[in-house]
Amino acid sequence: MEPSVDRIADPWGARTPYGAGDRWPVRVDTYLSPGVREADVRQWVPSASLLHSNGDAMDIAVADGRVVGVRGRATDRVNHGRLGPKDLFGWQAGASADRLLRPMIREGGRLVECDWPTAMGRVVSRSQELLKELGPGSIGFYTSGQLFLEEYYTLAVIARAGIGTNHLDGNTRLCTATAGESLKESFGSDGQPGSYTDVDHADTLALFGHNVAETQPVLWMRMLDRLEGPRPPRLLCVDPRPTPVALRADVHLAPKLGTNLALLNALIHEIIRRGHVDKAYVEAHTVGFEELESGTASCTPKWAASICDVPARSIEEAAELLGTARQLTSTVLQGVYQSHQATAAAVQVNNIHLLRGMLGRPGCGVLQMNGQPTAQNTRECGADGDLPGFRNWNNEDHVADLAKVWNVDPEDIPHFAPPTHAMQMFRYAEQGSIGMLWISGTNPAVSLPELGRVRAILEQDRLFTVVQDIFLTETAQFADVVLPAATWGEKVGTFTNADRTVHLSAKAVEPPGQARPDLDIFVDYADRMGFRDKDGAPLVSWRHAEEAFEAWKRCSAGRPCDYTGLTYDKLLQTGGIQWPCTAEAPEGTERLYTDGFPWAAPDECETYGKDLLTGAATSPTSYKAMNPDGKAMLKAAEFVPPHEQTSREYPLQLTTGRTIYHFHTRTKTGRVAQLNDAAPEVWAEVSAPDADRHGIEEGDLVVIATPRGLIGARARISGIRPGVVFVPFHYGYWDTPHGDRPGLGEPGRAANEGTVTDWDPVSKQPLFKLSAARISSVRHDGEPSRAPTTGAGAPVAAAGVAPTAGGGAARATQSRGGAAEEAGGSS
Ligand SMILES: Nc1nc2c(c(=O)[nH]1)N[C@H]1C(S)=C(S)[C@@H](COP(=O)(O)OP(=O)(O)OC[C@H]3O[C@@H](n4cnc5c(=O)[nH]c(N)nc54)[C@H](O)[C@@H]3O)O[C@H]1N2
Ligand SMILES: Nc1nc2c(c(=O)[nH]1)N[C@H]1C(S)=C(S)[C@@H](COP(=O)(O)OP(=O)(O)OC[C@H]3O[C@@H](n4cnc5c(=O)[nH]c(N)nc54)[C@H](O)[C@@H]3O)O[C@H]1N2
Ligand SMILES: [Mo]
Repeated sequence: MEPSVDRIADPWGARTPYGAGDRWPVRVDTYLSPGVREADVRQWVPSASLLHSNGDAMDIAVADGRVVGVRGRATDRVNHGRLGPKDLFGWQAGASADRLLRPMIREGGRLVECDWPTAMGRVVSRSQELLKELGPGSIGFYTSGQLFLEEYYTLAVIARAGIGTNHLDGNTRLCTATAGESLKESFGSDGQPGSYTDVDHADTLALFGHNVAETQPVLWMRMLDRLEGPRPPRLLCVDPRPTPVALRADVHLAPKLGTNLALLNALIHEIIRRGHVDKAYVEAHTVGFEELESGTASCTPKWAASICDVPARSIEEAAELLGTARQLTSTVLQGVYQSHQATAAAVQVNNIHLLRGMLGRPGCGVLQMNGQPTAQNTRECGADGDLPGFRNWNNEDHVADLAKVWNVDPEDIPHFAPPTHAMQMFRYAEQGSIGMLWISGTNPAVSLPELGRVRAILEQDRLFTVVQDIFLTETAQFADVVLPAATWGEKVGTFTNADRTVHLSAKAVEPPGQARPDLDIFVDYADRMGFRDKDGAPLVSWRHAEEAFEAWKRCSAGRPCDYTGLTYDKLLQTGGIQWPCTAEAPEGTERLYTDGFPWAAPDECETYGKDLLTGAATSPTSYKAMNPDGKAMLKAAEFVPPHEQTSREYPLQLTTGRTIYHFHTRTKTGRVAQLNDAAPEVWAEVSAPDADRHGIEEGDLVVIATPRGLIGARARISGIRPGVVFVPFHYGYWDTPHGDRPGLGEPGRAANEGTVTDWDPVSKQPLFKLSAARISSVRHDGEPSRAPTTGAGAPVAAAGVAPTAGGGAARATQSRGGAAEEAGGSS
């Protein structure tokens, strides 16, 4: 293979094909700052990528006390040395000149710098006032999927047992709430059944609303290497855009937005009708088959074709692919999760695997994907709307068990109602019952739906807002107190990827200025608040990350996400290890559910489940009656159309999402030249027929209007499904010339100016992928859009559009592992 390539122009690098059941070959990707050679590197510090959920293992190159590059780790089970473009270049943001260096407080309407005791003093005195005047329910914590396990666990202890509030959730609500919820609904508990190694074995890959090529590029490299090797798998893609996955697919279905469930019901109908059900497996391991069969009896391909607007013939082909697979690996992500009926649809993918008996053996895995790098830990540690260790808030024994771990009274852990979800927390802040909101590691002023409303909530005087970040983000500008955090490479911690692989991320350099690790900030708060357990000892007894990890291990003991067999030393020596990792399984566990569904038992399950249509909770008694022996649950759900329908006024459907070069609200990738130059400004993907109809040419400045707001962007005429417009959600306004939010009636750059305040009734995940919209051209200047040409937004007519490239600055080396290849490591 070529020794070095422009990884902006060629995001996936060279192919290393392999066949079914073989070991994925090693390819080590390295990028070092200009002028730095490997011989100059003083230290290689172990870590993994914090810019997506794949967990690409890498070593951070350090010289002269600075990070000077990264190298993929050849021996790690996740990536076998490979890195994606954001992995290679994204770290440079850490050294940005505009990092937050000191805490800030609001004085006379303006944010001014101060010292730590002053800033923390304000947070503590406000907390104490609110506790005294209004009680624990007046304080809310909104955290992230990008901190470390140790930090979430500490925050969960503080919020649930220290303050005693039910209002703690993560931005994981926007991200992987449906992943967690669909696993709970089908298998009784969160926990990814499959493994990335299933890709090595599968004869069929099915991707539902998942543009893996751009969002977990290293996982796509693994799939591409299988596709180009001997006996390649067949590929099914369900996505309204011509993503790189769709272009490689044997069957590509591009449904109308908001119709995933109709399509999936038809696939299940066909699988049953054609006799592709593994009856012995269904009999032995599941409940609910009759309900699923009758629930999908009328869902013929013809019926779905009229709803989804895809040919019935293609649905039959997809069903044939799924029905004849011998080793099926499926993935599901935001095209399903950020829609109405999200959980109901995600559960149908689990159903397909259960019907076909395809779980718990090589090549047979469901990946209800995560998005953020540490979202799995937010969920495990109970920093989302669940209790730590996947405990059931509605099961007194689970609460008592948790209380024992924390040495508090069970009544001190709020469990009178389900933990509050993020959208509801913002509603409480809007209404005034939440008086303090502590936001850590997330930028809701860009990432929540309906930004006009979000800004109005955050700017209220009566709401005291703490923002803990590494930059002065759009959200930080609304804060009363800003706390400067240390980030990846500047602090120690562990995190877990989408296939349960735990990595340790070590400290490579000192944080800038007075920035402190998030863990230190939370511990400092716990100390100042004087939180105690029931014997008067400090509730948070740990100081350092490793101690926090040991505390978490005790909390995870005996739970599905059991970490008791892991130590920092072991993670340093071995690299990634999959939980559960225990004395009985010291090497970790590759696949769950190899032999039944133990966590679905009524005494064990994380939830008693919900009605998939309404979200209404199932009672413990009904759960016991429905699933007395703890089997996997086949659950049917009837398709209902989305609330927001297209109309004469809003004839198009707006969906939103990602490009390979940017991460979320761009606080990191927008500060990195290679990545930002590849996608410097917002765009809108429009189909050629829609462009014709609305008089739009490539590059025209267009305005997209929804019932909530206006988005301004340059048009990219792409192969997107007619009737659908796509806008990436990465572009806020911190780096606009006036650095300010859009004025009244002025279009903004953020996709969320137009999205709707609405959520899936089961997972409470917002509907970022489903709004009604109209589009009009406001200016034609002959300039093409600068949307990337490498991904789903490639232009239909290449003439006049420069191909996306990074030039010399984006060249990274790729080498065969050599010695590392021989040394092996677990596959
Ligand atoms: N480069 C990059 N990688 C990332 C991130 C990033 O910001 N940038 N973020 C990380 C995070 S947090 C997440 S959650 C993941 C998200 O990863 P993905 O889910 O892969 O990314 P999205 O672009 O949000 O959406 C995926 C696809 O859903 C399709 N889609 C839209 N509407 C529908 C629909 O109604 N039905 C179906 N079937 N498909 C639809 C879109 O066309 C899009 O191609 O990526 C992670 N990785
Ligand atoms: N329209 C639309 N909206 C979406 C989506 C979509 O597809 N479409 N996707 C949704 C999804 S899946 C997600 S995950 C969210 C993401 O939305 P956000 O979480 O708001 O996005 P980020 O930009 O990643 O915000 C993370 C913040 O943490 C800061 N940060 C980074 N490292 C650290 C650290 O170590 N410590 C601290 N304290 N702060 C740190 C960053 O500077 C940044 O401000 O957006 C959601 N919103
Ligand atoms: Mo996400």
